[in-house]
Amino acid sequence: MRHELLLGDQAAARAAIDAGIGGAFSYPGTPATEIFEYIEDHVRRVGPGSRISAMWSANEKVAYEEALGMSYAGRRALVSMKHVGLNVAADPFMSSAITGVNAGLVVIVADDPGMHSSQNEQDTRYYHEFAQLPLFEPATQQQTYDQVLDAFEYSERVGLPVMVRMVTRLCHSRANVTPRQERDSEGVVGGALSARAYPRPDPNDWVLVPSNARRRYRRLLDLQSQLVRDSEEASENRLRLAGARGIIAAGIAQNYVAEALGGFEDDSLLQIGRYPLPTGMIRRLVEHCHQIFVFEDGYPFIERRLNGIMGVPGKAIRGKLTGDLSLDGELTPDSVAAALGATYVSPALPLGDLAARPPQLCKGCPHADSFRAIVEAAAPLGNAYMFSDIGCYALGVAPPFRAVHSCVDMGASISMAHGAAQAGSHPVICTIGDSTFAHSGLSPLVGAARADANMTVFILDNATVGMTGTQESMSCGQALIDIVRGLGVKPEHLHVIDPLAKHHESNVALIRREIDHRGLSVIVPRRACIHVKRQSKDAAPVAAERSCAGPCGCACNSNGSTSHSTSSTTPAGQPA
Ligand SMILES: Cc1ncc(C[n+]2csc(CCOP(=O)(O)OP(=O)(O)O)c2C)c(N)n1
Ligand code: SF4
Repeated sequence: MRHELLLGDQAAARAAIDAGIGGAFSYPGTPATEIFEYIEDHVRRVGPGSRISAMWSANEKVAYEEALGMSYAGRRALVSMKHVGLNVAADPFMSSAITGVNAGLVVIVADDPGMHSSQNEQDTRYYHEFAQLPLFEPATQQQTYDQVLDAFEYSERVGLPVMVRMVTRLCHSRANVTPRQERDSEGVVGGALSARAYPRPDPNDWVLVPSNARRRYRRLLDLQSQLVRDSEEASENRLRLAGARGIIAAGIAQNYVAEALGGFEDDSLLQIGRYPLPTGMIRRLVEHCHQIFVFEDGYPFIERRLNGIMGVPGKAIRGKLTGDLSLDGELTPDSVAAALGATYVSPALPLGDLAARPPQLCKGCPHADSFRAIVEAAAPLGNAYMFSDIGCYALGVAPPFRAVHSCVDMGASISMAHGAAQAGSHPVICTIGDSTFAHSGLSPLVGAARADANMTVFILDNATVGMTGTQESMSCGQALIDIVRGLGVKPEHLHVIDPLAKHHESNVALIRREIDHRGLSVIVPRRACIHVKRQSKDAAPVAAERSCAGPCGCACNSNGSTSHSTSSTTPAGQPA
């Protein structure tokens, strides 16, 4: 079997293809985007004969439900998202732990410790515990491939969705992976699987009215001891008892420990790659050692469990809670070595010598002309509230615009503006991108239209999901206008403008008129992102091979390289 050089994301995708999935479901979000893009590209290459469906979903909740529906219907399904996407999908996710699944359902969630491209660094392992579902946490690209493949089998064995947690460094770095199937083996395992019967379970299992939900929840609780037993026996969790100093290393932290200690094997070591935590192994390690260091990227999830409220008498548990490691940001070989008192010479480049490059909108970006017009129109009216959202346009926070006063979560601009309008504020302005609008902006606009809220909404239609690398947007062009009208916005207060310098004066005049209108107005500045324009000029490139479509303009492959992808194909330092 030949090696393939794959990103962590691609290794996960390749495993899902080899597992014979019927579909991949996702909404773009760094650092998970390339998982779906690899499968999308595979489907494109296979052509109409492909047995995999791969279409972006409107948001993560929709993606999750589509995947769950496919699993109920007897085909394996993959759903992938960035960490905050699971907040959006949390409702079906939590309930699916109770309904269970039919064909295997694997949920890959990519965390972003250090917030390279995110608004927070929440740790997905808490969701595993919250939903009481099994979770795999690979350390390498090969483990990612193997664990995703195994996760499908395990999902079917226990009848539950199985989670896989990845982190940015793993998603966006490459290593050789040996797949278990020949390249493009779509259907090899899948063919066998479709021969495997997925008899339709009792539909009552899926109907969570209280009488069924109580019964199904009991089943989930009863399964917990088996999940722990499976974790104890799983090859992903490994215990080596040696010296009196103990180390627990979870997921990618295993690499940092290995690098920091350089093959030094006198310590006792517990490698964690699968949850629920193998409590028996942990007990054996703690009994054997006086001092236990815990290394985990993200929150002190394991460390907290070890300590409980009272700590472990006679043992020193050290990690993030004791200040040996920072509570925020990523682990690094340096920080791990420092905590262990090891000598480690970092091969890192002296990046401190580089000048800071604050993120900014690309030259020629349509959002810049939109903000120029909005700011000028609002200026004479005093201190406007300008709610905004997540996308390239969040860069309107910087000078010279300073036109973004909030960026909280996808779709929040419209609801927050409505709240401010209800507080009696004026002018209230909000800016939201076309994809973010499809993701979570529709429902709040229904409420605002119904109330004829005194606010002006700008839906910035640049014909793409710019921030995450120019994926297809679900609501742009005429479709966007039809949707907005359908939601109840009055046609006389719905306008499309062309955000170009030559239309600046007329745009300012129209915007001022609509801000003065005491009721809801929606204005759609419509002009394509310059990278979409460039792509259509260059004719449809194959996703995996095109050069960077992002605003950074670097020469990387758009499916990512470590250096590029930590800032994604997006303006660096922005939620993506
Ligand atoms: C819940 C969630 N899902 C996904 C993302 C990643 N993300 C950030 S902005 C964005 C969409 C941006 O597209 P659009 O609103 O059209 O604005 P543009 O970047 O094109 O200006 C996405 C998918 C996120 N931050 N949060
Ligand atoms: S990628 Fe497109 S939308 Fe984003 S800043 Fe650049 S030109 Fe603007």
